[in-house]
Amino acid sequence: MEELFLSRNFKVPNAHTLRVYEANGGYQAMKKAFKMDGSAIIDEVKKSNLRGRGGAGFPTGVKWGFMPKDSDVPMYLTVNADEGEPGTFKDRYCMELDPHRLIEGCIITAWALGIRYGYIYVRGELQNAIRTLQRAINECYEKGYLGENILGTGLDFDLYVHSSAGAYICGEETGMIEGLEGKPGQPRLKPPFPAIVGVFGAPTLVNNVESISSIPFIIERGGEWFASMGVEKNGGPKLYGLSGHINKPGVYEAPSGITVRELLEEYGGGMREGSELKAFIPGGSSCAVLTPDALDAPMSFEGMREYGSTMGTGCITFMDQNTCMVRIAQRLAHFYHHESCGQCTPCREGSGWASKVLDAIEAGRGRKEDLELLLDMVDNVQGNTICALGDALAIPVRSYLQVFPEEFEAHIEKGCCPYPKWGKGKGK
Ligand code: L3W
Ligand code: SF4
Repeated sequence: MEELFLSRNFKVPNAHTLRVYEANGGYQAMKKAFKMDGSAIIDEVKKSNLRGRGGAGFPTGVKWGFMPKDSDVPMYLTVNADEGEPGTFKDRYCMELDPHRLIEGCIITAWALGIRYGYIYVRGELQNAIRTLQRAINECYEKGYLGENILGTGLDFDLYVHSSAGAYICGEETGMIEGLEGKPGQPRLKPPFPAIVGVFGAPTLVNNVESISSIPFIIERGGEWFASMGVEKNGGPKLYGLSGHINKPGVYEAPSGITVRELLEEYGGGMREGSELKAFIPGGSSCAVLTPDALDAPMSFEGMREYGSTMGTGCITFMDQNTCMVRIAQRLAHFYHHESCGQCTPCREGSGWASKVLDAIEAGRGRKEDLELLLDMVDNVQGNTICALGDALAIPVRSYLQVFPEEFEAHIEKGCCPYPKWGKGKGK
């Protein structure tokens, strides 16, 4: 992309300070927004086709429209910065390298919707992001950009950084809300959605870091411009995190709807020498795995669905010919079992059983009937749980079984993992 937006400050020295951020045009969008009506701002966000950048891709403008117009109680903004999806690492760049853009987005959001308090709920491991955000917030209070009667507009808005305790499930929006209330991060049944009953029972907007960091650009250049930087129903420049067996792993900015092939070849520098692409996960470990014949899939929610997966967070993991797909499925099942909060029987027990069966197959102790058993187990988990973690276990495990059945069969027939690098079993 010729002109950068979300990542334009990533390489600017000291862009995390208010001085440098403002010297590069920062907080102009906020000042422009203060001259606009809240409803006009919501219209621009609707026109922009911004889709939630946390993985679900819910239209941001529609979500904003769910917030009550006249609430009897103070409303909340919660920025979900509990970035914990395996393979996803883009939001930490926004927080560590360009924190003021996120804060500017929060202030515009508060103005548009009449929100009184904001929390940025940051994954506990990201201490650098927490410190950087707190320093940036302190600067804003000193400058009068946060607090009471901001710049004489009548807007009262306080913003806090809150550290999570480092559990994946606290990134599920209602788990996060429980966490903010000081309780264990156990998801709530929805509905009611947070826009109606959220933090402390009050209407609460939950948006991802990258989503809110996009808001200043939508105000600066307009919703239609943002939509034009993408494809139908998927607007805007987007951050893509590329990782795995590629030459140049990292976070790159590109338009929505770019193909996986373009991202791999033009941004990620192609596969490493000696590596041939075997499979990729398009948007975090909860997505179905895809093979090289899906390289021309566009990074849009509708486009990726046609290939049988989802765009998720837009952070792609590329895997080469030496990657054991049983081992990947086993690692994921371990992860989701470990992170299950334990409230729902299908998720708690299903993830544990799937993990044990995959352990056995990977170690060469699997039985032929285990493949049917695994599929049956994940079918019983998906759609039968309070939150999306159950699906996040079921969807990838099923996809590895369906896309690479021969690898599972080879483990069972040979009685060991055929991949020497990771193989532990020596045979039955
Ligand atoms: C009001 C309605 N609000 C939906 C809101 C809802 C939420 C948003 C999307 O899961 C996915 C998950 C991961 N009135 C509403 C409404 N909303 N209908 O819209 O909701 P939903 O349920 O589709 O998704 P979710 O529960 O937010 C997120 C997938 O993303 N993922 C990434 C996960 C990443 C992390 C991380 O890094 N921490 O967890 C990757 O694929 O599997 O399916 O706000 O309230 N009628
Ligand atoms: Fe907890 Fe799993 Fe149920 Fe989600 S699906 S509420 S993580 S037990």
